[in-house]
Amino acid sequence: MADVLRLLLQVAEKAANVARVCRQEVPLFQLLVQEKTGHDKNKEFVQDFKTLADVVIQEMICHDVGAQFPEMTGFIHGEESNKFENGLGESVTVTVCATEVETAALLATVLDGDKMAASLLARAIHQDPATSHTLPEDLDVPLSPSEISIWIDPIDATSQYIDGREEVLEEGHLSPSGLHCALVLIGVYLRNTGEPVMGVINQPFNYKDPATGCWRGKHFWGVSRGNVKACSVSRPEGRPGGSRKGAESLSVVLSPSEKQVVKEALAPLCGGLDKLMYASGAGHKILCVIQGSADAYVLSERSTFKWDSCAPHALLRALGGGVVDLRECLRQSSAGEVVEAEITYHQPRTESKGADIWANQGGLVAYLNPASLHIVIGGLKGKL
Ligand code: 2IP
Ligand code: CA
Repeated sequence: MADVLRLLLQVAEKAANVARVCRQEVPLFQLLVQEKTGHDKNKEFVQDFKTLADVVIQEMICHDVGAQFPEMTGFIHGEESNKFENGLGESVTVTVCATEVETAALLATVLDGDKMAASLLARAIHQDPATSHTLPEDLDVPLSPSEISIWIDPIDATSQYIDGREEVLEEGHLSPSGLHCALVLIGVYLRNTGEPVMGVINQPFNYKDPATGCWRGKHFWGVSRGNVKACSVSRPEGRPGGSRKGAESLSVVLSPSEKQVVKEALAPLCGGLDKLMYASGAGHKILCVIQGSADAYVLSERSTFKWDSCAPHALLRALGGGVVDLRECLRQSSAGEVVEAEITYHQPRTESKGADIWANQGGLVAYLNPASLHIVIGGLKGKL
């Protein structure tokens, strides 16, 4: 199964390349940042270019994975639906065709005949970028393609991707917003239990070369299956009490829109309200925990989905951490039960509608060290 991981790293790099091309090529960039106002808004062009780019990336991943592992066809899911309606009110199913020319022709039908944009996008989809990932030679992943399913988030933190603010990243330091928050997330889980077992994260905008002005990406991967645990990120050094080495209190990252009651409950654990950290992107916040720039990511709302958390969750499990359902943990803790509520990925909430079917309903806590989770749950108990 190291072959599946290799392929996912490759398709994630291809996806990152499409994301970069959409910002680099002027005709695509103009479509990406266009505000739908006035006349444009009235056109029967239901979805926008940003969604089209996401759909195309998702379809490309489905296509490439299904071609190499036919057992996985039908078990690859993502945030987007590939049904589009064009300016003439026609319904078009966006797929990756056998050739670049055919894909360009199909894309032109949803881009209101914009052939230039359609062929630039098709070229990026059909291009195989040079890949630079190496996996440990002895990496053995005890999984078979017929027992796994995939969640894809083609671009997480789309608002940061569109805004496009450039930041210079420092290792171990959390940068709250900017292009680096946009991530390609591919998570693998077991079909029968929903346990996340493999994850690939690609950060398309990790470093901008000052000489060329071109962006370089960075990738991260992790595998967690039984006793086999491997991750491209090494575990930060010992953290007594669950906090970062040398730090006296816990460091927690939150969504900028987190509730006041949650902030007030966590503040004493973190050394004050002003010590709480905020960052954009659900995947990016879990990556901050993976990389050790935060001890935990706490979210009280049901505003993340299976495709946001599956991939980074697998990396955290590979490192000995996890992602749990916050409300379920609080219930267990109040009932005096063992706190054990790792999020799973296989069961839809049939009582919900639309994307909510796949929401992480009870909010979440992402942690590297179980001690951090217990401190967070202790602090929030009886407060939500
Ligand atoms: C979003 C994105 C947002 C996040 C939200 C996700 O995914 O990661 O940034 O909100 O939960 O669903 P916040 O930044 O407040 O945590 P997408 O960009 O793919 O819609
Ligand atoms: Ca997302």
